[in-house]
Amino acid sequence: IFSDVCSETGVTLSRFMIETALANPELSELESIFSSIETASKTISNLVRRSSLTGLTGYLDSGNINIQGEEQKKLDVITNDVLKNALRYTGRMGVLASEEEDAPVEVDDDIEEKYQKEVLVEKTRGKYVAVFDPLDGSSNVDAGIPTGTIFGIFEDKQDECDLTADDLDTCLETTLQPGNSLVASGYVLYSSATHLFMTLGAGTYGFTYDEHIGEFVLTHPCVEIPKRGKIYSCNEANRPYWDKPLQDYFEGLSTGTGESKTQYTSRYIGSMVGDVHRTLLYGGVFGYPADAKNKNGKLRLLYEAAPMAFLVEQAGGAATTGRGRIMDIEPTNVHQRVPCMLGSVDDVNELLGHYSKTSPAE
Ligand code: P6P
Repeated sequence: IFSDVCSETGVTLSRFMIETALANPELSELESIFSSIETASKTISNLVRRSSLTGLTGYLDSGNINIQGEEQKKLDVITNDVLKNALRYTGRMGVLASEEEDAPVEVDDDIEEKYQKEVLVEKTRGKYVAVFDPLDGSSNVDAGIPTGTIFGIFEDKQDECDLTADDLDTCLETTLQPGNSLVASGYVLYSSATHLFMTLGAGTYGFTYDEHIGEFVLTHPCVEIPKRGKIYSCNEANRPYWDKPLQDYFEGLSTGTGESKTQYTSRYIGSMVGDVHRTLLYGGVFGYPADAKNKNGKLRLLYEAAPMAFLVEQAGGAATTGRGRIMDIEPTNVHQRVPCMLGSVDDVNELLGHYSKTSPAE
């Protein structure tokens, strides 16, 4: 899928996408989508870094609660608008679904209101659908703990936007696609550096933002997650509520009695993008499994677990609910949650070994 230039470190993301489009004309529209995500990421990185200086910390004065039942932070709303607007004006998007939006947004709706007279009678939607969490881990942002943006790109399942049909249904239908249908996915980590890791389905590639030149530069070509790690990453406060296979699995890791006979260490920052990034580079396992309080765990399938599962699998890792592959799950709701354990293939297989000893009903 890529020309050989794409494996040279130092290549910028825009050059990477130009070369990819030249080598794969059918992906040419992704070039402008990634350009818009790149621009939005630079804006969000700046907003996050300067939030304590610009009064953008804390919650909305309105006390607004989003569809997740979480009080919205100022940066949740601002970053959602930044990413939504960046994507919408590529002219490549049909529908956007966001953690911060109750329902999927038909891209043309707002444009139509704004440019009523200029909108052609026959609207044709863009070719793609974007799902995203604009600022995952935002509860950490006031404390300076890493946060991130997670995104996934699907092909729009409708070519034409039927002006008469109830667009919300067509939006939902084209948004509710399984991870296997992802054309691209990625995350942007706002931390000691700003990293953009992405996949187009032919390997996972990592770029680092260089403020001196204002570009994301390829620093991690062809990411390969170690086959096994020595780190586990989960919220252990939920341990009493895990099912037995999971308790046995983590008991083995923390006491050194697991398959590798190695005592693992625990690293968890409560921000999925940072925890997944470390897992990708160092190996081991990250997860938010189901527990007695959260039957489906906490992470959302569409714009958190599936896009991350795509990246991890493309880096040679694995991503499971404990009962099945995350990429196989057909979503039934935009904001549905799913148990999610992902990381090094040998670590994930060891976890699955514990579940295979029990019947699915348990
Ligand atoms: P807990 C952030 O709110 C998030 O969605 C993920 O980024 C993170 O992995 C998880 O929730 C943390 O949840 O319950 O451990 O604080």
